[in-house]
Amino acid sequence: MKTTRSATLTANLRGAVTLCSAMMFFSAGLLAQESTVVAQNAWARPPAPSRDMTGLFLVLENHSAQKRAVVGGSSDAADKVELHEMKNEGGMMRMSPVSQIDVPANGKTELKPGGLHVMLFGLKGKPVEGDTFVVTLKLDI
Ligand SMILES: [Cu+2]
Repeated sequence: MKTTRSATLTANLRGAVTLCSAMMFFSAGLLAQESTVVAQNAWARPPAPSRDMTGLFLVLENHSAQKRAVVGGSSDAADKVELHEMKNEGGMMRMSPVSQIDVPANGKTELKPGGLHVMLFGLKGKPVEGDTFVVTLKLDI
């Protein structure tokens, strides 16, 4: 019989001093229960004035000899968290949900604008530059 375990990663995103008022930058401490996967350099853009969604970008590092994947997420700061990718479809960049984001053994996966990202929908309040929020990412272990 196959046993499935789950682990939760919690990212504490802290506002950092920035000269660019158009973007929010965060430093991230992301801790896994088994500390095999860590996240670095997490940041997000403040949502557009009429929007309640934003993308979260970070680097996932896998310090284990086994392939890992992020399979979902949640946050008290948003109604819904999805894993997304950007794709060029007929000259238009469109984003679509993906079921998981792989992190190779002893490797890393970069989530960045124009590529993979974590999408936050239904943001509570109006986050601004320097704000802090916590996102929990779920691993496939
Ligand atoms: Cu997206």
